[in-house]
Formats: sequence, C-alpha cells, structure tokens
Amino acid sequence: MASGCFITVEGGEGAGKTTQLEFMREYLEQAGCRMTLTREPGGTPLGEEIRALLLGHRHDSMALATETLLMFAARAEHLARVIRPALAAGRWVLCDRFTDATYAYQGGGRGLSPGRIAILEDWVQGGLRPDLTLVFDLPVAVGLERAGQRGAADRFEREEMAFFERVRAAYLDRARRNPDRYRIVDADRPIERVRAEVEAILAAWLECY
Ligand code: T5A
Repeated sequence: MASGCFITVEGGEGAGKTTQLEFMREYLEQAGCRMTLTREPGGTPLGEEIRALLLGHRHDSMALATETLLMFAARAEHLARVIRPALAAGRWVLCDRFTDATYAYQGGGRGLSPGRIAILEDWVQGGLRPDLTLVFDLPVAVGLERAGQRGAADRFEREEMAFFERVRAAYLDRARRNPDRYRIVDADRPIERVRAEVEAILAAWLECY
C-alpha cells in the first residue's frame, strides 16, 4: 500500500491552527483521503501525560534541556504508535504542531542551538520529515488576545512578548528558507478567509501529489 502524506500545521499562540485543522480534515476527506488528526505535544496516552507536565504549572522552572527532551520523548512515542503506522497504512496524517515548534519555541524562543535540536530530530525521526507544513502567521498581540479568551494561560502563554516575537521570527525564517515544504498563511483575517486560502493550498497540493 502507498505511504500516506504527512502534513503539519504550525504558528504562534492563538493563530487559529485548531480551528483550521477541522476544516482541513473535512476538505481532505471529501477529496478521498483517509485522515488521522493528531497533535503535539501529545497524540498518545503517554504523550498526553508528558503534555500535562510541559504545559501545566507544577514545574514552572523546568530546565531547557528537560523541556526539549520531554518534547522529543512525547514525539518518539507519537511516531511509534500513531504517525508511522498511519502513514504506512496509507493514511494522511494532519498534525497540530511538530518539530518546527521545537525549532521555534525551544530554539528561537529560548535560545537552544538549532544544531542540538537537529541531533534529536535525526535520532528520533530518522529521515522522516513532514511533506507539507502550513505556518499560520499573525501579530503576536492578536494571537495572545485570541488565546487569552479561551481560558487560563498555560506555561508557555505566560512568557513575555519578546519571547513570542522570537518564536514568530524563527517560524518565518524556517519557512522562507524552504518554500518547497512550507506555506505561510496570513492568519490575521476572518476565519472564512483563512479557510479559503488553506483550501487553495490543499487543492494545489492534491493536484501535484
Ligand atoms: N510547544 C509545542 C513547544 O514549545 N515545543 C514543541 O516542540 C511543541 C510541539 C502547545 C504549546 O507547546 C509549545 C507551543 C505551545 O505553546 P497548544 O495548545 O497546542 O500548546 O498550542 P496553542 O498555540 O497554544 O494552541 P491555541 O489553541 O492557542 O492556538 P490555535 O490552535 O492556533 O488557535 P485556535 O484555533 O484554538 O483559536 C484560538 C481562538 O481564536 C479564535 C478561535 O475561535 C479560538 O477562540 N480564532 C479566530 N478568531 C478570529 N479570527 C480568526 N481567523 C480566528 N481563528 C481562530
């Protein structure tokens, strides 16, 4: 059976990823793709427990190495239990955040060197990389306001503005360096307009896939 396609969705806080992922799933299912929708950190029972450690406030001053290794521990489990089996069965995997988030948050935001992250990426993922990555881009203040309306701030959402500016810059830098894989979506628009652009990207992708 042909291997499926691996699509990831990235961006800062409150960029509208979760909202658009449901539309993307619908659109791709209607196009005949069998979909697996998942997220990081998380996506497995063990990964969701790690997510609670990472986003909760029980360990607010977690060391950067601990934070990064926990992200990759959850990812290793996610790859073994969900992503690789789904792709091998010919399913399309739609994932809310993946390793680009580590480059953006632990790398850009916290200052961990991209070289260190690349070592873990190679170890945990081997040669597996997403086929397509959508980066939802919007001003930091707009995203934080949207995220703030949703409930109490998690451990990352309590960071200062400058942290999120660095995260945004890191995403944009990665996306601009590799336009074959990344599409930057202007997320500072009404939901329906963002949806229309995302669907146009998916239509073009399906045509040449
Ligand atoms: N992390 C993750 C790392 O540091 N390293 C890593 O390796 C990984 C994988 C995960 C956190 O972990 C960090 C990054 C994150 O801080 P999360 O909850 O998965 O946390 O990510 P968040 O970005 O915090 O998720 P959010 O739910 O805040 O953002 P979304 O999913 O982008 O936004 P969404 O769709 O939930 O929308 C937020 C609100 O805005 C509204 C929605 O209705 C909702 O109320 N909205 C819009 N409003 C106006 N216009 C639009 N276009 C809108 N789109 C959505």
